Amino acid sequence: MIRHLTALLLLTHALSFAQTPPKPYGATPAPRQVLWHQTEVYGLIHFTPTTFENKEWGFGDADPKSFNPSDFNAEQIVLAAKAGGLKGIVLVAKHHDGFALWPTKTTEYNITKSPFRDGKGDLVKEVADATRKHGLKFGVYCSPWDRNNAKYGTPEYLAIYREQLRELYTNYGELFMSWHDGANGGDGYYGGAKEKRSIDNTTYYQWDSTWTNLTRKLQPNANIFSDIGWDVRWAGNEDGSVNETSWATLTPKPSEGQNVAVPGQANATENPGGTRNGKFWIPAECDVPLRKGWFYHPNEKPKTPEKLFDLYLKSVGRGAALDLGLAPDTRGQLHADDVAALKAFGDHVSQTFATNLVGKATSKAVNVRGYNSIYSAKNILDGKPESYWATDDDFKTPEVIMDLSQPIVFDIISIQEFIKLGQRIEEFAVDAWQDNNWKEIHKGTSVGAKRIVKLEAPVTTQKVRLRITKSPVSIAISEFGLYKDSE
Ligand code: FUL
Repeated sequence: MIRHLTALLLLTHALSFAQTPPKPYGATPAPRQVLWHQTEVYGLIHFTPTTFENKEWGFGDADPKSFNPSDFNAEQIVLAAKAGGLKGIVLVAKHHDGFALWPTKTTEYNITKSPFRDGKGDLVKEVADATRKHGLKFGVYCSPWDRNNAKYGTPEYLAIYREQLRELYTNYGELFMSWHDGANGGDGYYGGAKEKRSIDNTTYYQWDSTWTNLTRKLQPNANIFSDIGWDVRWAGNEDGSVNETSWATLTPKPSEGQNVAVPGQANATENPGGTRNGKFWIPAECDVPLRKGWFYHPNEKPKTPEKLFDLYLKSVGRGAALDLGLAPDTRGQLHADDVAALKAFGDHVSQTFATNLVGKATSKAVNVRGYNSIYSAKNILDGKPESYWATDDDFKTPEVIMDLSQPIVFDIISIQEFIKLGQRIEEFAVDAWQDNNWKEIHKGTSVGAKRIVKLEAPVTTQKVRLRITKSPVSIAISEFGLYKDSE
């Protein structure tokens, strides 16, 4: 009896040990960030009186009556975005020109003073409704720098700005992002003063208390974007890419000569690559306009679908997100060229990644955590991000062989870590079985949420090997895929 009991206890112990997931490594994403990672590509709409002035930065003095789109259509914009594969929209509810696109009580300089919908319109609501109707997420950007407001630069303006955020946070449903840029201070209209106003952006906006007391309280699921996070960091450029090696973690550091890291004063050289073993999970967003400028200018053209696909590989394919600037024209719609470019880009991505060519392979891994099928290497081929292949704690550089019944031709490799357990892998390699030998076809670094590699030339093989070549801890990989660029 005693012996049986001991055996039972031992077995239970062994089973429970085998089922213990790997310990998280370093900083890990909050649930809101895990959802943000899944968004991958989204859009940033700029559409204010500045559009009608054909400028990039409105001075803040445009007549509100100039905001008079001939045929504003939020659904046209959202459907074009959706065809492009965009899964969310961030609307610039107020840009530097200070014009509020919603009937705010905080300033007269708002949409009710324009002819739009006879002064009864709410463009934020129209865009929010259209995004939700078509299954996209919605977020807002409310510029702290306000070139119209007479109070800008004084402490009273902070209360106004916070009230604007409060209105946006309470009247438009759940937001997936609260976007904050770092451009602030300079010349402007400022209620007619027409002067230069500079503020100390290390103290003036008091971001910590705004984000703690407003954003986190009223929109706990909104990802705060700025130069320093808290949830998503600026990529450090507006080209649409991060470094080839880019970590999802960051220890925000001030820029040279400064002593505080705040939006507008961040270490832009650090942002494209992040900080390996950084203090916080703050992945990068690559914001880049679809055209040259953020606002619509008749003489500019959208980027080609090929260029957009390349940016996708250099952003989403490096564990970041791609935020494409969408610029409605003076009708209040995206130009036909933009619609076509988005559609071609969206088709390119969805066709390329439609079928995982290695999805039906049998897999053989050197190690599976606790011999437990929960952590089987098969999980990396099941298309389910929640399951993952994990190894025992001392197996830090394992490999897995995937064998197919017939040869495949691919030129794209995709790997995803199970990021809820942190960013673990530092280096990996992929080999193809050719002429009775393993031939290394790619060597890479950071993986994180997703690493997509486009090979120089297509590879034909029936057997592929993934090797993790450097990792401080055991690994947790949720997906591995091989694809053929549909170009
Ligand atoms: C920047 C702004 O200065 C640009 O006008 C644009 O809105 C871009 C997305 O963010 O900080």
